[in-house]
Amino acid sequence: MAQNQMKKPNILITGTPGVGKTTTSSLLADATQLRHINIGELVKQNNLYDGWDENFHCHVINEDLVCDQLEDMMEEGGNIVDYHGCDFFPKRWFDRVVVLQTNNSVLYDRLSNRGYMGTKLSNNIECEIFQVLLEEAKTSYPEEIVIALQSDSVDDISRNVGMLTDWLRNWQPAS
Ligand code: DAT
Repeated sequence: MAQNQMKKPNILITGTPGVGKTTTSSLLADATQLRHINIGELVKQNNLYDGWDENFHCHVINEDLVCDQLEDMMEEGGNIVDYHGCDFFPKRWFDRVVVLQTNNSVLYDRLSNRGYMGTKLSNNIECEIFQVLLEEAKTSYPEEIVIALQSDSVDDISRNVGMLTDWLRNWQPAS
């Protein structure tokens, strides 16, 4: 295949709400010209949910509809998928799975600033303490494609975006 026809990789950026997935994905998309797909926005724009969860104050997404909606774009390659879950996407879609992690007290402040409180706030902090997303990523994808990156500070964001940009530039599809 000619160089310019090479399929670009797909990256999944995951982690607890508030760790910096959207900020990191958006900067990475600017740096690489890859397509940033924010699953929360995609669900809202295309009504890909089954209802509203009163306990967690969030939409219950329909995972099958989300995967159907994404299939063609993922097949094409060159996507940065941003979501706080990762176990329902087909394993074959991703070349890299990045789990962002944040210090608990930093995350507490970010989520409080976002208006989270009560159970929603404490559940998300527990999710981060118990590394739920890292475990989910490790059980859902091959170990060698999963990386955990710290996302406490603005410097961390710059370093993570720089590192992922380098990885994308050097990426070669498996023959
Ligand atoms: P997510 O998409 O994981 O929910 P976000 O990108 O929306 O997170 O970020 C939540 C808030 O925290 C937003 O105001 C930006 C800020 N933030 C995220 N990562 C950060 C970091 N590493 N350093 C400083 N601020 C950060």
